[in-house]
Amino acid sequence: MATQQNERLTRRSLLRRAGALAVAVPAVSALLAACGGGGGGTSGGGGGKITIEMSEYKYNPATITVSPGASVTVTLKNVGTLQHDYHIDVINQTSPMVDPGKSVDWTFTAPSQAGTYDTWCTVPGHKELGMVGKLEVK
Ligand SMILES: [Cu+2]
Repeated sequence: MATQQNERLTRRSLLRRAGALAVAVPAVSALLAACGGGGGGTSGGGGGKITIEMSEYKYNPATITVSPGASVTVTLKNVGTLQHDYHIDVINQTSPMVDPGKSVDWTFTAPSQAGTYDTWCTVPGHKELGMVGKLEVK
């Protein structure tokens, strides 16, 4: 009987220890994320959040940099007065159309091949008016 009781106690304290770990781990990774968030003047890269402002007729920033094969989420923020979108030619993907004053989060998978690829707005005429950009993969 006494052994069984001991066993139960041990298991309970193990469970409690596991619980403490579960709390500690997210705190540590939050700290790590905070540390990694520093420098770099260019947009994009590893885990950083990328926001692209769209207006007539440009992207800001015009060039974004991502890692090969990465799943990338960009926030497309339309600060202009017309609809715009974001087309990446090499992967033949186009974001949803974004209304003026709206933002859309759009996720794509970066090409696995390093390089610099063309992007543009598919609204007729916008590309010709200079609404183009670059996707830099490295
Ligand atoms: Cu446009």
